[in-house]
Amino acid sequence: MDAPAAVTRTHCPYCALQCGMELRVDSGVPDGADDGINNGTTNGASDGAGNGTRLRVSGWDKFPVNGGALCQKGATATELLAPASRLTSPLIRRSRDAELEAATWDEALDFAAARMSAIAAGHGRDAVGIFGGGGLTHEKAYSLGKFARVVLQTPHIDYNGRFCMSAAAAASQRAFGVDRGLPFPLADVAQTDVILLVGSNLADTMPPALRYFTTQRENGGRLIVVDPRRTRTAEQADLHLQPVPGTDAALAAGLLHVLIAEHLLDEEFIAARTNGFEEVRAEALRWWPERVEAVCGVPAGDVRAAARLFAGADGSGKPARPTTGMVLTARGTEQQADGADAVNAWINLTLAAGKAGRPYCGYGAITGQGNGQGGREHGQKADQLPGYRKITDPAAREHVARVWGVDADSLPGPGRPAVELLASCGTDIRALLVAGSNPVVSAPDAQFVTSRLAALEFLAVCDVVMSETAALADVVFPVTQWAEEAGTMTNLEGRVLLRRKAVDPPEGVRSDLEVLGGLADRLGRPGFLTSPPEIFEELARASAGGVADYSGLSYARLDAASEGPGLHWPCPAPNHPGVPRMFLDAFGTPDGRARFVAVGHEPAVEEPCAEYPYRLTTGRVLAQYQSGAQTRRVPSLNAAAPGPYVQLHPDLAAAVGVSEGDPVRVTSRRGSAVGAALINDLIRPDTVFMPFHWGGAGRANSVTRRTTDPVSGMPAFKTAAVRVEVAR
Ligand SMILES: Nc1nc2c(c(=O)[nH]1)N[C@H]1C(S)=C(S)[C@@H](COP(=O)(O)OP(=O)(O)OC[C@H]3O[C@@H](n4cnc5c(=O)[nH]c(N)nc54)[C@H](O)[C@@H]3O)O[C@H]1N2
Ligand SMILES: Nc1nc2c(c(=O)[nH]1)N[C@H]1C(S)=C(S)[C@@H](COP(=O)(O)OP(=O)(O)OC[C@H]3O[C@@H](n4cnc5c(=O)[nH]c(N)nc54)[C@H](O)[C@@H]3O)O[C@H]1N2
Ligand SMILES: [Mo]
Repeated sequence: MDAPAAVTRTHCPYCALQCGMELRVDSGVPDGADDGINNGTTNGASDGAGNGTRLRVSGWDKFPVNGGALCQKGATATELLAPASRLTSPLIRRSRDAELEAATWDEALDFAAARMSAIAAGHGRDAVGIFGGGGLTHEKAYSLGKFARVVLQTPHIDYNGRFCMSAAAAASQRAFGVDRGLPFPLADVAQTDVILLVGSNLADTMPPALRYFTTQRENGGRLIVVDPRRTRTAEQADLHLQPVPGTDAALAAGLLHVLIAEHLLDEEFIAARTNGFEEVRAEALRWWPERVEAVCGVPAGDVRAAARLFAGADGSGKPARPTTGMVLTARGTEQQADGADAVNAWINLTLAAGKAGRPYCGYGAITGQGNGQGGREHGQKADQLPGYRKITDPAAREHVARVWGVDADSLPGPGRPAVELLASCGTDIRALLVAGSNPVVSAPDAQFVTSRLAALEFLAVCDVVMSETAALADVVFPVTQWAEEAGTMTNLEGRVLLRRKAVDPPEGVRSDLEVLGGLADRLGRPGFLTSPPEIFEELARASAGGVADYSGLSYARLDAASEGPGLHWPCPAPNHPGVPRMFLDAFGTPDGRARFVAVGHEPAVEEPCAEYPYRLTTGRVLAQYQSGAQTRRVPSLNAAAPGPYVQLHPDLAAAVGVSEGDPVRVTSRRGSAVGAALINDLIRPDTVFMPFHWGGAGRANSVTRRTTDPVSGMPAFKTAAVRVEVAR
């Protein structure tokens, strides 16, 4: 029998659910002693995590969000702790055409610091930038922001969260004065009468969350899904609307039109709790269902049915039943050239129906990355200081500068959003440090982005694996990841979590925090904090008084709260219980009222034409994660999702002469990508879909465009005009 294994309760390295998991370290178990259980996985004995240990993962039953459930990615996550798939030595490229070669930590840190200071001295501090990630812990994201402002003294820091939920964040701020992805616990979903789920395929992207939607329907609730594809999520719906990609704002206005025309507005709520409806009403009157059908391709009858269902009406002309309802959005509606406006159009609908500001009601955005929520709160964003404060706000600058022990005047102003930051690499930005992102695969118009990274004078990358972006770097720092370090995260519900360390990292690997500390020492700012609890304590103080106030939180409190209802920010005092449900009494605006935002319907900017007659939309598959840097290194995930594909309708396949499995080339004005044909009628005939998880010839982002939403900086990942043909 195995000796009793030590158990560590921690959280998954992947998405924003942050499923609780238990890791058991079994020492000295012989290789191949796997129990064959699907939810358990093992590392190879001698090349396993740390010092010849094996790690077994299972769901953590008492953590409420996933209640013990894990998806295939989470269940295999420990495979990536093995040194065999890892970077375990710093690497240096000593001259432009040299290969990367192993170096000591001192050499790599000396080299990087010398290059960064030479570039800052020669071209100004603004010539150095940072690109971070929404998967990083609070301690890392906060430290990157502080490092940029205090050590490098550059305004140029932004991160991949700009690609993720930024449009919904901007829309929520406009409407509610606060952006907390879900302003209620995920479990509330199960108690809600009607849910409108827009541009989310959570059956594949957050499988353990699906159970709340299943329970909702078992409780008699109804689900409406809006997606151009009939996904596994759309299969669950009572009503599925399949719009032309990029037309969500018009569709939302159409639903609102029906509420107005059929007297289904909640006039009392509008009068008591909101501002600005009149302008929105005038705009919605221009979107009668038949016009919506012409623009969005959704039958007018379905537009009416969806609006009635959402309002709690049966179409008989009788007043609506008093029902609860939620609108939830994800990347389908947000990653658009009008992403923020489209989200505000959905929020307008939510407010007009009175489905906000009370229990089991509200608008929520389904955050994506592990710390997607927290990663946008504490200063990793170009325009932001910790506590979700504006870097342009003099009071915020004073407060944070005091915590950092610097003069407020020394803090730079706002930098550029991610797409602009990457585009200015090789011109005014000459050195870049990347941590927690793989933009060579995941950034829009990736060919262009790759050329900008190649034009830098100096690129440093911190990663756990040799990503496509790390392969371009002049210095690569091999870093620790989730189970190898302590850290905190905030999940999609604003629940702040403690990730506990389960194993020692492989030899030769250091934390991102130690990389920043080592660079700070060499750049003349010794004493940069590297211990996660100390950094969290400072972050909590820096956030005090901000919108995302963490000042009442500590490692000890988070540790103690980990199996209960949890601690949701804001939490401004050590005895404050946190706020699981926001907006019950007042919204986060100065007058406490929610704001209707008048938005038009902007067409997709790049409309199909004779040369590029179809639309491409992009997204995810269950068994791969993001740029694939992690999941493409796990054999069982590759077996489940082996490579890029192009999903197309049988009519479109026939029109372009493509058969199942053929290599299909999808070409836009930027470039092309090839994937195997997957032909089915689950997608609109005018639209093709590609997942974006692969680099090389199958890279969907060779085709996507750099156009961004002017409000949020979100790229339009989900619509491009393309040509489709068999690849010869
Ligand atoms: N397996 C897996 N899970 C993940 C991730 C992963 O990479 N893999 N990534 C995580 C992250 S960071 C994120 S952000 C989330 C993303 O989670 P989701 O938003 O659920 O994922 P996507 O597949 O990008 O997009 C969702 C759906 O939007 C639809 N869509 C496309 N165009 C439109 C449109 O114009 N309007 C509407 N209404 N819908 C449209 C697509 O068909 C797709 O089914 O997933 C998280 N979870
Ligand atoms: N076409 C298209 N493109 C998209 C999207 C889409 O829907 N369509 N979605 C966009 C969205 S929502 C997102 S979130 C982005 C994500 O795209 P990326 O920003 O590329 O995200 P990941 O692939 O998760 O990259 C994270 C990197 O960090 C590394 N890493 C993991 N843990 C750590 C750590 O602790 N420290 C450090 N330094 N590194 C670590 C991983 O190995 C990996 O290389 O992609 C965007 N791109
Ligand atoms: Mo994301």
